[in-house]
Amino acid sequence: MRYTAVEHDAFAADFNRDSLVILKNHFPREKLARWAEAFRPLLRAQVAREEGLPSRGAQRYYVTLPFLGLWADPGIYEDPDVLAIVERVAGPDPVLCQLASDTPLKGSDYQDWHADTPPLFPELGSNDTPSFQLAVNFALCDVGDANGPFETTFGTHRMTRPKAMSGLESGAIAQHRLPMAMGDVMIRDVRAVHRGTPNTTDEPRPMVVLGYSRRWYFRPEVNIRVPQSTWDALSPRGRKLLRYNPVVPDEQAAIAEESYRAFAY
Ligand SMILES: O=C(O)CCC(=O)C(=O)O
Repeated sequence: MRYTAVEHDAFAADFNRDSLVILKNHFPREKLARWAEAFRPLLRAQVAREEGLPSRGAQRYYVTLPFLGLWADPGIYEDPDVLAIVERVAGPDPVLCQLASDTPLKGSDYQDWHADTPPLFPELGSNDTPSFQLAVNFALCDVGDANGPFETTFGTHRMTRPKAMSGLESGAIAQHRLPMAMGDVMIRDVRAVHRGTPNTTDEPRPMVVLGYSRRWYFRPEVNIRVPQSTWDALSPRGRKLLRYNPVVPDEQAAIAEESYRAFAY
């Protein structure tokens, strides 16, 4: 644990105000460099599978990571500082429901501004509830202006979409471009209005996404297929985090096709 309980409280307060916090230099770069190497063949396979029609916009690929080997790393998904902040903003006993990646390549474009989920109770005409779905993001390379930095807005996680969009249009709500070093970890409320930007370089820009849900929230569009041998080796904390995911025979761990296609609200 790098931070104290008082610091976790401060991160949680910033998160609740802004919609996100970034833990600088949090995950070891050497580990992420190994992930980057292991990611290359997965990306190649996904590009081939989607044959020029990627689901996230031009030259932008969503790839689920198999919960096996180096990807099933409790040093990442059980990180105590990340979980301490997740629990402060989304309540105790969160569920880990997603391990995947977003990768713009050269030729990618600005996405439309979007949130990743609709309000919890749209019929109220309000989005002003505590957080229920978080994304934990970290890149497998350094991200700067040239290779597709994430752009977002602060405070819009508790606003309706029309209010967020009119604020963006009038300039009352600022756009924040977030360069991230490899090793920085962003924890964000997926309701905040954000977008991917173009990667103008020849190198892919993979951004890992771990999804954590409030303990009663179920997202049918994603899951983690937990191979039986991985499940057998999980810590008690790991079993609790992964409790609503399917445990499958090892040979069925790979997914045949991405099913998470409706991603923008
Ligand atoms: O990869 C990014 O920078 C953002 C991607 C994104 O927001 C999405 O595809 O929903």
